[in-house]
Amino acid sequence: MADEDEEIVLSELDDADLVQQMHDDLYDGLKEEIEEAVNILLARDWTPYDILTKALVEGMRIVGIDFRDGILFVPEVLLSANAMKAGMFILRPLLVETGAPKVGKMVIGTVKGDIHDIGKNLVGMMMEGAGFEVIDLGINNPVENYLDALEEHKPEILGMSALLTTTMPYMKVVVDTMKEKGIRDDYIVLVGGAPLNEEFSMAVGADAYCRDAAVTVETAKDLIARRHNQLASNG
Ligand code: B1M
Repeated sequence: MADEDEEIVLSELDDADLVQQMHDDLYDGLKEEIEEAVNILLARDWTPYDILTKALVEGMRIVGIDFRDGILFVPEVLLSANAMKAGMFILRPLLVETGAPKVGKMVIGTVKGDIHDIGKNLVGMMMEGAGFEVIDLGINNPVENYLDALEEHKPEILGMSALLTTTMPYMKVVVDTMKEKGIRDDYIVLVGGAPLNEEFSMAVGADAYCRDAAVTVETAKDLIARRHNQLASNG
């Protein structure tokens, strides 16, 4: 019979077992264990990016599969999300820490009707780490929120996130409203979220679809450089 008192000591696990255990702990929504494990991996000289992608994002991917298949339900997934956020909270200052001069500004928010924010937060963190100033509008944003933020902060980039097939069409509402107001071309519009793809991003009139946070950083840098070159050759 298994000894019920037998506790797993995270610090005694090797890296591979610890990462596996983190996937299990994320699945079980064990916030403190996730925090402890993130700190252990940092002490073992793992990069914040590797901890984020290999332990946390991969763990959340597994949660997503069982959520889809009806094995996990909303309350359980909320606990997983909280544990994930606790891990991200530790990593955030390390990812964001950069002496680099600001390379641009981005306003980002999850669209109206949608409360998923882990992916958006991650994108914000990686963009900050790459030297962008990020204005995060949070979740459930109607078009007015985006427009107000564009006017107030004058960013180069507008980023929108949607995780639901029912909310992703709202991105077109935002882009169409920008067109009506004659301001669409003043901004680079980037969109992302698990159900999106390149074709969808073109259909809603965005400049690019960003598969993940790393791609968002590359795309943002690339499109800003192109814009600068264009302005230089026009002027
Ligand atoms: Co929700 N949920 N959820 N959920 N949830 C999904 C999205 C779902 C695919 C699960 C499933 O069935 N397999 C499914 C959507 C199905 C569909 O639309 N076809 C779903 C559903 C159905 C729902 C509810 C309707 C469930 C219900 O109530 N019955 C409900 C909706 C609530 C609402 O929004 N109105 C709901 C609720 C929730 C929770 C609250 C429990 C929780 C969210 C907690 C939170 O975010 N604070 C939750 C979660 C956690 C998920 C899953 C499991 C994980 C999402 C996540 O955080 N992934 C998700 C399953 C899945 O996606 N496979 C699921 C990790 C994150 C790092 O990845 O968000 O993809 P992701 O972000 C990536 C990229 O997409 C990209 O970069 C990020 C980092 O690399 N990216 C961008 C994202 N946004 C970007 C913006 C950019 C650029 C790149 O701008 C430039």
